[in-house]
Amino acid sequence: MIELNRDARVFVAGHRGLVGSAILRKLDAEGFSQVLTATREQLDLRDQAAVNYWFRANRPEFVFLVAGTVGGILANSTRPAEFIYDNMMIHATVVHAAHLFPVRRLLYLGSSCIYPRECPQPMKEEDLLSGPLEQTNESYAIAKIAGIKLCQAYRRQYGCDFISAMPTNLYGPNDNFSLKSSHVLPALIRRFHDAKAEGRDEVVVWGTGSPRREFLHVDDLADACVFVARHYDDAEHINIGTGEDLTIRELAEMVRDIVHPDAGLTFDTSKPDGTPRKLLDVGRLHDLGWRHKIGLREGIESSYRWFLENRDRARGTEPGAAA
Ligand code: GFB
Repeated sequence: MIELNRDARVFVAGHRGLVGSAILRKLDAEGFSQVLTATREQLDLRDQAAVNYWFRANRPEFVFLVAGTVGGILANSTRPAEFIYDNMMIHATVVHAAHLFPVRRLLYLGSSCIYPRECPQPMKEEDLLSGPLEQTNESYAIAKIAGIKLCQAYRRQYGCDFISAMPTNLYGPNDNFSLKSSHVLPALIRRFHDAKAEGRDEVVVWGTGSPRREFLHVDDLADACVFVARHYDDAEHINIGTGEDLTIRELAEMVRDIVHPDAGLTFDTSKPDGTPRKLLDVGRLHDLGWRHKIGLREGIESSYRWFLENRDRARGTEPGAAA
């Protein structure tokens, strides 16, 4: 077990995002007193010299590397250059600085899109690079796979204690609710909410509704990240998920029942379905002793409450945001 206790100097790289803000809440709840953060304006994580300078000045002992340029299927398929450049640079500079100014441990977070499009389900850690990737997010997936390989290479050559974890699709407070760049679950919450507010009873869902997806609440993920940082000690990445999935149609019906029960669904098949299925095998995580706690319906209800309470400042809903 790794001693990650409350007086450790912990850097959360990407603290303003969906995952980073959940990790801040988790560390705060556990009484951590030296949590280090830097906004994009204070520190461009793509700039190696700036990141080195920051590490030299702040000397973090633990790093949660959860920063990145992220988005849903449409954002990924229309902005491949941003997704591959930003994410490769962010992972490379932070991992390298964590070696130059030695940290006790670094946990890097990837994504379940790293697995092959036709990967046998549920997807096991050893299935990585066993087949072609899904086209809609290949750039992002390559960058995330490079992050895993970076951690393994620094571990092998320099003995760095760098580990990586692959979470499934995430949702929860502080999500991106824009209709163009967001992931499916917050997009559906926003769409049903706007339809109800505007008196419309038809809601468009992208694709055919037949792809299957697994969803983990981001507070569960933050709990898993701290657990893995304390208990996991292997070069190979570890999957983090619920081990349960459903179709996009079933998800849309669940969101509808919670937000706008009278609405009908219309499927826009001009939009891409993406990967048919990407259910994670979470056997290794369960064997380590961690399981998720927040069920999907309960999680959607609490996420919708958060959206209603933070409507005026939720990311992606600012006036003129991509609607
Ligand atoms: O969440 P999503 O954008 O990302 O799409 P992926 C999941 C499925 O939901 C696709 C459908 O089949 C979409 O066609 N969908 C239905 C919608 N309505 C909507 C909608 O209004 N918005 C969106 N976004 N989708 C992502 C990767 O793949 O998974 C990321 O692109 C990341 O890089 C993330 O890895 C975890 O699950 O298809």
